[in-house]
Amino acid sequence: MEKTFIMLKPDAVQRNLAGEIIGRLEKKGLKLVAIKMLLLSNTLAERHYEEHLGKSFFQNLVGFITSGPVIAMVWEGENAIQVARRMMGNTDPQKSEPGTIRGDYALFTGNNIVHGSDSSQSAMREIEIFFTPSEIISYRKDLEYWIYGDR
Ligand code: D4T
Repeated sequence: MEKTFIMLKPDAVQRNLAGEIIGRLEKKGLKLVAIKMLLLSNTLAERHYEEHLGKSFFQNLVGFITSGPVIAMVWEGENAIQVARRMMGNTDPQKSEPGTIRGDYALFTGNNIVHGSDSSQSAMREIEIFFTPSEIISYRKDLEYWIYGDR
């Protein structure tokens, strides 16, 4: 089963959108398997965003993501990475479709309220940065027995 790392950025927490975003992912049928609120240090933020090191927006990105509490989560489900990315919408909220999370609740790329892994490689890397294996809970929901049987 695929796992993806989703992070509610400081603007989602400040704007009281955490429940709304978590609710959308839950209602879609993705399964929450780990969650914590934390204040990112510069070191952790730079590690998370290392692929953007040297880009013009890097300092702003790190400054913003460390500006207040974030909510880090792992969600599980079939095709979870792509499903969550489609629900989040385009990185630039002015281009995200209405009905997507960014399309409905954000206006600026630098404050686009949610992060989601973009590949299985980045999901594994990001999950490892934020969670120990024992913090990720393995459990089944009744519906899964109907979909997958006992396997
Ligand atoms: P994240 O990583 O936050 O889920 O965003 P995306 O995967 O959708 O987009 P990204 O990696 O290209 O950008 C990471 C992060 O940087 C901010 N950003 C991005 C920015 O402030 N200015 C920019 O020009 C770009 C491209 C927004 C998201």
